[in-house]
Amino acid sequence: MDKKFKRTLVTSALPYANGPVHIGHLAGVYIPADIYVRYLRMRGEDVLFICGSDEHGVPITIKARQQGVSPQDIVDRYHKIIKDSFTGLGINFDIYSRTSSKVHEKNASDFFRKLYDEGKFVTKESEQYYDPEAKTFLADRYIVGTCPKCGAEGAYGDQCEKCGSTLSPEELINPKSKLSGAEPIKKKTSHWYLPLNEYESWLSEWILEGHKEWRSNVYGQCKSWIDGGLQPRAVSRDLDWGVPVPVEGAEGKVLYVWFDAPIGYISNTRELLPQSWEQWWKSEDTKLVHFIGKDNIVFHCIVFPSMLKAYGDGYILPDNVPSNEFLNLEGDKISTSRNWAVWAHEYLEQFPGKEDVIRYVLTANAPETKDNDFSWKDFQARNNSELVAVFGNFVNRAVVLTHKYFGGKVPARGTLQDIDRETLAQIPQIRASLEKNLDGYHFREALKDAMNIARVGNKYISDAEPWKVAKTDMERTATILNVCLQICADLAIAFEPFTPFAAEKLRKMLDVTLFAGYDHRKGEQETVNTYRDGEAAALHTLPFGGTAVCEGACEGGVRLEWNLLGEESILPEAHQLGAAELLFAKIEDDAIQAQLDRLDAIRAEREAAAKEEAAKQVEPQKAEISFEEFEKMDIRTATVLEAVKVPKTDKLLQLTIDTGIDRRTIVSGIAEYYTAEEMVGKQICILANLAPRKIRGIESKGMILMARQGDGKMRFITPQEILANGACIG
Ligand code: B3M
Ligand code: ZN
Repeated sequence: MDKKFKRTLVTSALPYANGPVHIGHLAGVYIPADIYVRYLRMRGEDVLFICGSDEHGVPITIKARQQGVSPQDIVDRYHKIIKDSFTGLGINFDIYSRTSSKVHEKNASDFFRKLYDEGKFVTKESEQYYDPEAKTFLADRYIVGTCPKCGAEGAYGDQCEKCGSTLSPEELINPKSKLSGAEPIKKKTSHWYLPLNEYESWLSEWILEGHKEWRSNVYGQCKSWIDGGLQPRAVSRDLDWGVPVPVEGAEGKVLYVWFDAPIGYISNTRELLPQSWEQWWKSEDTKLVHFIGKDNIVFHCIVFPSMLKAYGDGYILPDNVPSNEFLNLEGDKISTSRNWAVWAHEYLEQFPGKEDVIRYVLTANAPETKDNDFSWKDFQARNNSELVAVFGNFVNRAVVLTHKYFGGKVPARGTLQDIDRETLAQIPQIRASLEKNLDGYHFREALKDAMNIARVGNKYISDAEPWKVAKTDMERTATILNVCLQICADLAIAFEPFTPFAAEKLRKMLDVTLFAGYDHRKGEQETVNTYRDGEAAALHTLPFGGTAVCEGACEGGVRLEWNLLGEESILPEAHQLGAAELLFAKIEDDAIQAQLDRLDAIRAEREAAAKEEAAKQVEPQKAEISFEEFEKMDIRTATVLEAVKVPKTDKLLQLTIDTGIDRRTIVSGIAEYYTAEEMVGKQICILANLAPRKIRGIESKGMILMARQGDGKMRFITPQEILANGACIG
């Protein structure tokens, strides 16, 4: 764990190109990964950040079929939306490619072929569902039927979305092909399997012994998989969308999406760095880190490592697999199919210029150790009372006052007082905690640290009151603002990983630049990074000695980098600042209300649909009875003469009924569905010979017949036309 690595390869899960990304994806995977990478880049570490769209898999083919377009159309559409969302949010991959690329097809195909040639797979024949009309095998998702667990219609062969049960197609009642509607038949097919069981003891040693430091959710899942005993896993599918299985006689078969997708990380690295990719994947000096969601743990910790192990040839294994729990939205599980989500591309449209706010809020609320909730009120509160009131407010006061009193030049620092020294001394301490948290993938805590720097600054400027001191003592004012501006520079460094847009704005205000890493494509030819124009050594001779002035000693200006964080004189005296700008703007109630209204509308729609669905549910038939038993029931028509509410009850009406044979009283729970006034004069049907019962002290003789719908709605039964009272039914 404490091994010193030379470079870090960071991957984040390849999103499925069958829909846009939402805040759950962002909070769980992409924002934490981007924070980590930005941090490493600023430290001058050699880091590569790989991602791309996952463009295979059955959900894509289903969506295409539903919309009457090709799978390629679907992935083209969503690849673009997803890619643009990432760019818009400042998630800066070194490459964002796609698994439908040529490089990937060859790479994944070659990978399979080598394992195949070396006999690393086992083949197995099994019986699978086949659509005799469409003449094709059916992936689990292509079979629908009645859920054996909850009775819902339209359950999939792998899962019932109604009750959430995991299913196998064999369990479905009344299975039907989604393609043709035909009843599927069983047909023999053979597939290649990776015998995970053969890797069990190796995995156990590598993870359970060797990586006890992994997050407990990740370690725990691995342990339960391994302890439960691993089974061979199919790596091919009968499908026409995917990377074809590169073996003779494998027509109509493609690589299983979870076999090809992780190879996509390698393919995308190769696409970016055709000459030097191997140093990232096959060197013990590389630290490999996979950022993923919790539903991907088994694939990244068990399956992909086993594939790499089987392949050999020096492939490295992940050093860590930081994986988050799930994020909920306003107390409800995020769901793509129910449209219960905040979509990244929509957010970017609706909140232009607020890219950092969502990054900030999703990090502050990141579901790192347990599921967490995103709420719009919290989003607003964190923006207004943290980003605006603390961070933005502090920076604004420091920069505006410097312009006001010193023409925007960093004023000279005089003798430091205790308050100055104590304030400055806090920053290196916070930095230590910040680094520890970032290195340990605790991004929520890390963000708190960064925010603490703003709190320290805000408190300092409030206590030191330079606007008052300026009336009597300009030298002291200069010192205070000098300290404030150093803290502003600290903030520009510390917030770069979390809120890169604000950090950039702040750098403009301070008129400084940033060292933010290497460009590895240039590295292919020259091993010199493009950000550090000039000699590499320039990086470490930045002017933080405190006495240098901007001109001369630091020609080219001040360049921030991580190592300056907490230094006492990041900005030299007389350094000219840029214009003051507001870092963050308040978010008003109406913007939040619009979001809440949108969600309310979705919720209402969903509830209405659920009700409609429930109404359709019918009760199963009751146990059989004989004709004699039926004949015992005296069912007849009757008319309601009077109706009054039974006092102190909600549901009961006391009805006076003309049954044709007598006038009698029936107490009925009908008040839930009808008012007393509505009932008077209605012809109804009653069970006349039900034994009398006392209800609330009133003797009730008989029962009003009512029909009950699946959603609980009830209606009394009335003959098709008015009949004489007392007409027997049967
Ligand atoms: N596309 C699953 C997901 O988005 C999958 C990740 C692949 S990573 C190799 O949850
Ligand atoms: Zn179900």
